[in-house]
Amino acid sequence: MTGQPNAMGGREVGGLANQLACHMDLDNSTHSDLVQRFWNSPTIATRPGLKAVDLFQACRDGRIKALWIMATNPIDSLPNGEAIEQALNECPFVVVSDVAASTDTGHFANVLLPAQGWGEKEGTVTNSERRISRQRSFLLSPGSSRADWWIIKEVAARLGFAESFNYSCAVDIFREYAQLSAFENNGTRDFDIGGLGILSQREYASLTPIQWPVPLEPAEQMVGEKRFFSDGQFFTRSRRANCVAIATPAIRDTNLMYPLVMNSGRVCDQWHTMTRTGKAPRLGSHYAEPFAENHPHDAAEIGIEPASLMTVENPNAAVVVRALVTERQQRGSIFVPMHWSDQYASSARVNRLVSDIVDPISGQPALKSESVRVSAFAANWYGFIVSENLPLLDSADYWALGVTSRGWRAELAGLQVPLDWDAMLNSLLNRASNPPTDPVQFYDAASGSRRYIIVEAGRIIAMAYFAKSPVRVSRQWAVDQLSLPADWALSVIAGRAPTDVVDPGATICSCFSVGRNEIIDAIVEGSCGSLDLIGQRLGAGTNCGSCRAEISSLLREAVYAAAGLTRLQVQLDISNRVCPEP
Ligand SMILES: Nc1nc2c(c(=O)[nH]1)N[C@H]1C(S)=C(S)[C@@H](COP(=O)(O)OP(=O)(O)OC[C@H]3O[C@@H](n4cnc5c(=O)[nH]c(N)nc54)[C@H](O)[C@@H]3O)O[C@H]1N2
Ligand SMILES: Nc1nc2c(c(=O)[nH]1)N[C@H]1C(S)=C(S)[C@@H](COP(=O)(O)OP(=O)(O)OC[C@H]3O[C@@H](n4cnc5c(=O)[nH]c(N)nc54)[C@H](O)[C@@H]3O)O[C@H]1N2
Ligand SMILES: [Mo]
Repeated sequence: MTGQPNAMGGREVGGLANQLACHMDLDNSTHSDLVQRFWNSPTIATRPGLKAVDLFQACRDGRIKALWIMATNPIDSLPNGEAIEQALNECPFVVVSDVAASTDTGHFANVLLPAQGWGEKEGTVTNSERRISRQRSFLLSPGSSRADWWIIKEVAARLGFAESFNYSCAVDIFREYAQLSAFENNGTRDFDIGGLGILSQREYASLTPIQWPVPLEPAEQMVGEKRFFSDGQFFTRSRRANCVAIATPAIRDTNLMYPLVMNSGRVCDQWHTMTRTGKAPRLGSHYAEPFAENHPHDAAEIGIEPASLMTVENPNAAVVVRALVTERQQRGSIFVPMHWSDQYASSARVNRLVSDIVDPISGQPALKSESVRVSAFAANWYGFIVSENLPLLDSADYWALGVTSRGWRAELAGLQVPLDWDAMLNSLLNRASNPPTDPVQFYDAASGSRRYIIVEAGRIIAMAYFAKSPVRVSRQWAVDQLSLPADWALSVIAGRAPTDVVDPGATICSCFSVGRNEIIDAIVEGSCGSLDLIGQRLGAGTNCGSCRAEISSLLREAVYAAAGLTRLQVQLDISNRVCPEP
């Protein structure tokens, strides 16, 4: 168990390899002694286990023969992705517990255990301000999925530890955990929720969010203590803060072959490896495919056109992503999101490029400073398809898949121009076995643009757009036309809304589904010159707020554009979404 799904589970419940439960230390004999006695266990670990990166090294070395991966997706999220694949191939027995049937890690499992997800089970969650909240199930759990604790308990029973894992519901576990936090504590350890160790099932069911510490007998200074350490006292042996002096490691390869620094991280719309957020059409409508942000000067120097495809490579691997050319990227660096897995793109797993150099103390890998070089991906054709049925994308050298409310969308590109476009179309749309229907077609020899609308039983069931350069189609508008009556097909061929129909453009504000064109209209025609005015008019940016930076940059660019600065006009078209609009 690693990562955000188990951040507090790791730190407080004891799921980390280098510490005991309830903030207790492995190298503190008082702590290990009391945990051992509390658990009435014949043994207790005396030294730290393997941290994530080392653990997979140990699999590769054959030191680990059985591995159970729960609530994390290491094939995508750990550095040196190829080595992680190798580790899981080498490991004789791999179990994966996940809420998603199909993940990049699950692919390597000998046994796949279906776990209940967040809204399907009972328990508690703790946030970073130490507030414990009850998690109540509000959805029926699908198929044979079970809570992770139940799965662990049942496996323990099969291994002969039924008595020690004798829990019948989540509250049994919570009470034990709360009691351990208080066991021989007497104010020596920060984490004390002994007051919750006596909750009845009914009290647990109606528990309202509560900030720890919650000792059984509240000491004066503990009551209502919202902020820790304000008295300069820490929960260390000396009561003083432990500062660790570090030497700056030489992470960057000075090799001029790989002159750019690759930074990686998140975009607001997706969560980590997208096993859940990838299923939400609205979240995918902002950035629908993997990309790299490049500074305009770097891109021009290297010959990377906005919205074209680019290869990012180093000796570890290569990935192909969309080029997003924007001044918000600093020169000499590129930024690639960590989200796109093999489930959603042909080759975009950023951690295949990242080396597994770790900090010697924390084990944290250097995920934000990989040395890479970039080049244009020599695509000979580009495509965009929308389809009610899951497309089959293998025949394209580059693809990125997304869900829409009525089906799927995909960006495509290929190195060789297909000999037979009809065959290509049928293979992409997985129509080989269907009786052929004549699509509504459009072909322009001069531009190489080919467009197909496929109609069945009077409805548009798929559309495909191909061209020699990145396809100029209003993506969100096209997506919204799927399943509409066939008499609409001619307009859909155009790939953009008729002039009397509003085209919202790519979604900028996911919370209120506000598109880029709507925001530009509000700025230019509605005289909304500030974030606040745009918020009042459209709602955009007024909920989670994570699109406010992007709205601000639209505001700035609109001002320049109004002043007739054409370079910025181009920026206005390109920089805020990955693919161009007509
Ligand atoms: N290059 C690069 N790599 C990074 C980072 C970066 O910035 N750059 N960030 C790093 C950081 S900070 C983190 S936290 C990690 C995150 O990396 P991961 O933890 O690997 O990412 P998630 O996608 O959150 O994986 C959680 C998995 O658990 C499943 N899951 C969800 N709920 C449950 C449940 O209740 N039970 C079970 N059994 N499974 C469940 C999900 O479907 C998913 O497959 O990535 C790290 N990797
Ligand atoms: N939407 C969404 N929210 C999330 C998550 C998610 O997956 N999706 N994941 C959650 C998790 S587990 C975590 S850990 C957090 C992570 O939250 P953050 O740490 O805020 O997110 P990151 O995108 O990883 O990148 C952090 C920023 O650090 C910058 N940076 C990189 N190198 C350096 C450097 O050397 N110095 C400085 N000063 N800055 C640098 C990057 O450019 C980036 O802007 O987000 C949490 N929230
Ligand atoms: Mo994280």
